[in-house]
Amino acid sequence: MSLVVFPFKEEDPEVLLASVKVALAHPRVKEVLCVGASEDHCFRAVSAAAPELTRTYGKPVGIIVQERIGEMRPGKGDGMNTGLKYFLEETDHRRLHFYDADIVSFSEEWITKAEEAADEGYQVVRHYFPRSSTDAMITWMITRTGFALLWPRSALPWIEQPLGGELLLTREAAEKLFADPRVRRQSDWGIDTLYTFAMVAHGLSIAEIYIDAGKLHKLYGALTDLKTMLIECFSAVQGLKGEAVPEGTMHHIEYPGPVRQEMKERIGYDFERTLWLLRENWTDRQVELLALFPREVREGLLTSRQYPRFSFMDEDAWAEVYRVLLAHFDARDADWAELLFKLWIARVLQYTTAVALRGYDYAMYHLHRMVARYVHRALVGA
Ligand SMILES: Nc1nc2c(ncn2[C@@H]2O[C@H](COP(=O)(O)OP(=O)(O)O)[C@@H](O)[C@H]2O)c(=O)[nH]1
Ligand SMILES: [Mg+2]
Repeated sequence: MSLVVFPFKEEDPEVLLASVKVALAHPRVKEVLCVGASEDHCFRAVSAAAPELTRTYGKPVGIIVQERIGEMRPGKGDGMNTGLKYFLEETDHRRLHFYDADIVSFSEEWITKAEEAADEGYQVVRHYFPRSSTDAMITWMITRTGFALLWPRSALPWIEQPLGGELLLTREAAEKLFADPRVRRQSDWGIDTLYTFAMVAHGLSIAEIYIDAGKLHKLYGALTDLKTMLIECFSAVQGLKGEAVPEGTMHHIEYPGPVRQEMKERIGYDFERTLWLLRENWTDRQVELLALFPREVREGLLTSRQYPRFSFMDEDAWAEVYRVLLAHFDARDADWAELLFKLWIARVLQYTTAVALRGYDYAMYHLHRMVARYVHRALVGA
């Protein structure tokens, strides 16, 4: 009845194979497909193991290299879209699940809960997880902020983890997504934004299910590792800014459970290493571009060349910055990319010291309220 797809790039094959086995053991799963970015070491290891797994479980385990489907940097988007295309063109399964390949906490429950929500009639099911208050800084500051400012009446701002790669699509949902040229084009990290956007834009019904065990996966150190992801995720939102999205689509969010102390205490990134990023890689052109931004932002960031400053980048300043970025940002321009990175770093540092420091519950409540305030600002002005 269902196909499970794992897009992967240079992952630990042991982690991926463990998840593949979990999927194969599930009664609802009839086939598993791993879509690699290239024939890397992980690809070779999974290829070697696949025939034996197919025999043991009596279900096909495929492994393919992603096709070139999109127009941006060839990345996760081509991987997911290759899985989507395979599902539609090579199988007649009713449902498609996507899961990241680096998850060490994957279990049967993830598949079961998604299937149960689909049984209830939802066309899309999205998994969401407890996250630390300093994790998900692209999600909060880029994606949810952008969704709130641009489509305040839609379901988009309220989607818990719009960049999550764990989801179920019914066949009709998969057809809608793959038929949308905006989705097919997005070959890079922007794919999660586009899938989320397209679900709402096409009026699909969405259930968000809560996975209490959490998504334990590879983490980043300094925020530098996230630079490409940041730029591609912002560009994805920016590229959609003129698009229309319906209001009042069906969207249900399962109420989250209590968050474990360990998660509440987790620190999402290396604060000290990140501070330095504000001082690095300045060019004259970046200084010029700062003229487009409000005075406090311009002056604050310029001071950061000598000494890290970020307290100016509060929620309101960020809304103004975001609007300037929507109007002027150019992802092909390295100085714009670096400037976006620094502005976002300042935002993350400000949030960390002014909000996250006050404690987990305060921070998570604040972030949700922040989205609501951005929605309000977009609807009634502020
Ligand atoms: N097929 C494919 N998968 C990719 C590519 N880039 C990343 N992935 C996979 O996409 C998933 C999410 O990537 P990850 O680095 O864990 O991102 P994060 O969880 O958002 O930090 C993982 O399974 C990656 O292996 C790519 O270029 N092609
Ligand atoms: Mg990951």
